[in-house]
Amino acid sequence: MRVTNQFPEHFWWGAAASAPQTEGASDVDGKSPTTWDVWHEREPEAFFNQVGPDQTSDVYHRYREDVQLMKDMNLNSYRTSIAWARLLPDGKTLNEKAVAYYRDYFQTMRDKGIEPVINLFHFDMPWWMMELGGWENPAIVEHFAYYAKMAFEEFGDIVKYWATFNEPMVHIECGYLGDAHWPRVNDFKRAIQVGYHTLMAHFAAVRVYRQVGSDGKIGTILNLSPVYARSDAPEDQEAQRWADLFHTRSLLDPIALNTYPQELVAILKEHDLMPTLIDDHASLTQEKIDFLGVNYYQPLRVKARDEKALTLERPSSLYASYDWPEKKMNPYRGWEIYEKGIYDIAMRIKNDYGNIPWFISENGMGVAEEERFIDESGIVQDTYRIEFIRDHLSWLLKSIEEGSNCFGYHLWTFIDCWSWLNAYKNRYGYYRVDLENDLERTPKLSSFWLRDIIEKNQLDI
Ligand code: BGP
Repeated sequence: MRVTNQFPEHFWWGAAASAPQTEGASDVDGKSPTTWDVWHEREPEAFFNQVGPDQTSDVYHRYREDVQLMKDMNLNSYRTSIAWARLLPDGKTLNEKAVAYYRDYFQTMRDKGIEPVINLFHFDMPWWMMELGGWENPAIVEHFAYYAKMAFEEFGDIVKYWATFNEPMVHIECGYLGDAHWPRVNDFKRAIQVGYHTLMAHFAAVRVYRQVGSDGKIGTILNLSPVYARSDAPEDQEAQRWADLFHTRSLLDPIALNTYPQELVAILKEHDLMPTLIDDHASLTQEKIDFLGVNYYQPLRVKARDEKALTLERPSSLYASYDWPEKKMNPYRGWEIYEKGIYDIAMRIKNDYGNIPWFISENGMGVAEEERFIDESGIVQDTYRIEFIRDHLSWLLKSIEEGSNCFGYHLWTFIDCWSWLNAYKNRYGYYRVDLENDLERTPKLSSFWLRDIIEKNQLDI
């Protein structure tokens, strides 16, 4: 087992969030609507307690206070995103108020020794782009590259770490194979095309980053779930390979290795699901990232389907999910907790992906009705979160000891944030936000615990 408790020097200790989940001010200072704003206006009952993206922790006005809280906790890095619809409200015209806000926000972090890690897209499609077809329109590749260029030019002197996307698989799956994201389409062929345009937009943004002569680093953030088979039986192993191919390799291989998995191409061809390629496909695919962000929450457990589906309607036509009898659950959110998954991901990156530098860009424990854990002093006694983080960090340390190139750990999230259709249902933060009391921020027990870990750069167990 592990022999060291010490994290590497300059290890990133931080937290992650996004613009649409924290900023609020959704129609202030020239910002145009996103799909979330429009959806909430049309159908508020789709959102938990009808709370929409206009009611977040109001970071747009309170970022200075929040950056001080980061500093109080010893954080040395922080990830958030830029809202495309705020920076370019019509896709072309730069919004000077947005530039001023983001510059001051990022500079405030830098002044306090906190590395800003800035992501370009976290599920928040501008409505003007949605009206043009959103991810289905190949023109989005150029629109996105232009947005990226503007962001790099306006903030590149302050921001040295960029991500093109957060969890692109989520906007693909939830928007085009389900109904949790706009436009709530259910069509595998369209989902594949959307995924393809997303990949091309990623490559185009990386290309622009190199062209503007930046001196920082660029990567992307993927949600990687290790896929475990029910058994060693060949049919379960095959189910595992299919699930891994669609959920992991479909994006990770092109992004990290600049190749497309041939088994995937073959099956897409066989089922007439190949996307229409854009002209620049071959040369764009050569663009390389500098680092990878990995969001890890829970694994995927699969088994063979009883009957093999004759048509490929969605990835899960090729496997069934499997309920592992030994599985440990987060009783407050309903997701599996499997700490060793973080180690398995680390080893996979080391062995199959050239040990590219990477960090945990999200990991965390959502808790519904977390107010039940507030004690007399007003502090959330989140010992379950401390245990969750400690156990994951422990496996992460073991992987680092075995040569993994992991350079940081960001918790989801810093201050409880708004989360899409779930709004404020599940709380994830080191800080609690009180929606009834002027959005007051109160540290939870875990924030004090982590502050000490960061100070020593070492895990006490
Ligand atoms: C991740 C997303 C975050 C956040 C988190 C929590 O996948 O990157 O944006 O929403 O999940 O999700 P939930 O609030 O549904 O528990």
